[in-house]
Amino acid sequence: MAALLRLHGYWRSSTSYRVRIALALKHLDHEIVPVNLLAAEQRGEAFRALNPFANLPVLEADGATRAQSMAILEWLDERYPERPLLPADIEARFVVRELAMAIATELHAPLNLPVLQYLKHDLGHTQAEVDLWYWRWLGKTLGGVEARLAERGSGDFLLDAPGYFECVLVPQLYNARRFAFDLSDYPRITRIEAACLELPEFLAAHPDHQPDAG
Ligand SMILES: N[C@@H](CCC(=O)N[C@@H](CS)C(=O)NCC(=O)O)C(=O)O
Repeated sequence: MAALLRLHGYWRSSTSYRVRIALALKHLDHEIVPVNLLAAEQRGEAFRALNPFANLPVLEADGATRAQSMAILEWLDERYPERPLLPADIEARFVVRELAMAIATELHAPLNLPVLQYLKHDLGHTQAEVDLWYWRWLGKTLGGVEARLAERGSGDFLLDAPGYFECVLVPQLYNARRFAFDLSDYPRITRIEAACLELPEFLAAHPDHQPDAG
């Protein structure tokens, strides 16, 4: 019986969605604590006491409050080695991390809500200009991911089963669709997304199925 895991997240937060998928793929029972990003609850004093980065997600586990979604994924895999997210082989692990990190480091940061709000409200850009910003960076990095998948001749998943890469890919595509990004140039990426979204673990983690979904 696993110890209690408590995930502080927001239904539409892609980083919270990453961790929800990981918990589901690893069949780990957990409690969800909704934090309302639109009400800026993550910047309040109570939340900052949990996470000095003042962002989501936070995983409470084994007496510690853990921030930074990629570090959480790695910790979960080390703490609960059954149903691994990362493959055992060092070269396969590199393939997975290369693509997951491209999305996590090149895409999430410039496309995160505070950055988009800064462009619009502080720098005075229109929504159309913000959309162009969003699409530009998304296209650049997804182009690299698609090219890598083509080199490998990937199928329904990057490797044989969904894991670390799919935990990161699927939430980013959920966001891309919210921003009406045209995904027609990325058939390998969208094939993986479609295969994942058929699985009960991904359905359970989907934003629409969260207790705070609005
Ligand atoms: N590098 C962090 C980024 C976390 C992050 O920016 N989360 C977003 C939600 S997807 C957030 O809390 N944004 C609100 C804010 O930064 O004020 C991670 O991977 O956990």
